[in-house]
Amino acid sequence: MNLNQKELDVVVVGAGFSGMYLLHLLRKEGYSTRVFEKGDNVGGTWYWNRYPGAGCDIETMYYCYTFSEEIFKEWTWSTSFPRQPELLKYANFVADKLDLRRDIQFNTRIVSAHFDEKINKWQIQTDDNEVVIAKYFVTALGSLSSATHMPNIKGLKDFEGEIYHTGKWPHEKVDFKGKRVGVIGTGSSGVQAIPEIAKGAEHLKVFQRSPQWVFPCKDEPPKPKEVQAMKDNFHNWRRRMDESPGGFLQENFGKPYPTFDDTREERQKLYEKLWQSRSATALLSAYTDTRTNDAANEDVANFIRSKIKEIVKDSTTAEKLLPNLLVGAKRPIFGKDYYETYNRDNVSLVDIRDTSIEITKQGIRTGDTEHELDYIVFATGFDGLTGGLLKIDILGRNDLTLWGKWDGFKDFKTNLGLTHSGFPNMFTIWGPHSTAFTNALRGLELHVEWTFQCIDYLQKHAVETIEATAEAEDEWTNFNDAIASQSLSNRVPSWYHGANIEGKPPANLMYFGDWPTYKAKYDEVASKEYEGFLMTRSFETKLKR
Ligand code: NA7
Repeated sequence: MNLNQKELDVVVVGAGFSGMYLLHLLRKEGYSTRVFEKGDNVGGTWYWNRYPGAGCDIETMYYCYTFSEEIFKEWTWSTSFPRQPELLKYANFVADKLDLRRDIQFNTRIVSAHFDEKINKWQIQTDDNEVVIAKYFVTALGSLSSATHMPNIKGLKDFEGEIYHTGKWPHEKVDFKGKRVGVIGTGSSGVQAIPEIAKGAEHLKVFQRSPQWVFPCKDEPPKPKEVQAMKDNFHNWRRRMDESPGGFLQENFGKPYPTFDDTREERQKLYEKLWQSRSATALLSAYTDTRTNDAANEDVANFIRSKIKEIVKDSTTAEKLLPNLLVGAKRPIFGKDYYETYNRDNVSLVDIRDTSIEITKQGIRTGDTEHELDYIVFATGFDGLTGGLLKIDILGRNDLTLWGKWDGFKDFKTNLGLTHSGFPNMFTIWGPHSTAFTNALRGLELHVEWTFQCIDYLQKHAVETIEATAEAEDEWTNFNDAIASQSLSNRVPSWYHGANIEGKPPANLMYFGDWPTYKAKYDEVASKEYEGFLMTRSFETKLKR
């Protein structure tokens, strides 16, 4: 494709795993497609999140593309939970293999996308003022990394040292040697970064607002026999992933009955075994009711609390690290030597739950205490799921904005998380209403394949526009909300509901159910030739093939 071409079949925003795969599918079928990417290379989440310790929290045997047997067989991960450099290398390997870069315009941000009702096409503008016209507008922004969250803490502009955000880490190595470092935030990013920063810094102070459950995971090189067996049985293995509750295969060491059917000794023995397993998140399925019965949940919570007290030598620090949360309500956090890091002489924990916090010229003031710092690292997360979308000036029919359509989140709706009534021929891959507890790569493959098949169907049937009906949106949103109301996650505010962003009205932005049900819904809509959508046809439309 010619990068100067101004009219295209499809414009895709973002060259992470979703955008890369969609480009491959569309181009293979002859659709003129250009991907616009803000960064200077592929990789999305793994391009931006370069902070020390960044890595995947799903075993990478499952966190990889499964659409191509050839790609799957050619790549072997070095360890069970690889870090960002290896994940980025994988993205680059796929981009090379499929020769994707020639259709990706790097260093280019999309600032606006307006649907032109006169021609039924999108007018898309870049930050270089280039305007491209496309029949289809697809966002592939990822659920998190496109909009980092920098909290508005008093005095932020006054700090004379250096400020970093884990989600926008510099490409050059940040040298912590001899530096006094403060980290704000103890979610997944903070928990991964803290042990690594502690190894280099003169002193590290962790500013913790809410302690969370951190599940140890073990890096182990994959067993060659297991890897070979997976490669030899690729199709069977992919099918089994699709039948599993989370889209990945995790050995289930839990018991097929409720918690209190076992004695206290039996429960402790099981919990200990799961804590020592490759991923202690296995504790979340210790018993059939661990995630549904409050007393069962508290039982496993007490076990983890006892582990924290056992590991962390200073009892005051250990107390501060004890969460008072339902286990498994927030996205589980994987840690490597997280609690152990607090035994280092150069690390201290500052509890900011009940203290005012302010940034000063020299560091951070909590209450009356001044903490002098050279660097402050914000591990404060993202304006997830909708933040990236709302940063683009998107106008649908009658100049409708997403913010307006959602009535400022008071009436948050999507159809399949992918389409939005009032916004014809627009697809939002892995955006709102994507799945909370599924292997993200398998999940985004589904969104990409569904979008591609839909576009291909429309082109082959001379359809000019497709748009979700308001009824279909209501149905999908009610379905998501009903599942959410049964979920532990609904009882604890988090980025899943936009609750981490000051001023963002909470809404249910996720699907909290299981993977096979989610996938079946998408398959059903496609098999019924896009039930729940309005289509307009133009008999003049020629297939661009
Ligand atoms: P998270 O999970 O949103 O964590 C953000 C952390 O930052 C969390 O500990 C927050 O405390 C803390 N935070 C946020 N704002 C503030 C302010 N103003 N003051 C102090 N502390 C603050 O983001 P991550 O990047 O760690 O992980 C996001 C996802 O990436 C994760 O779920 C995985 O899916 C991968 P809080 O808990 O709100 O009290």
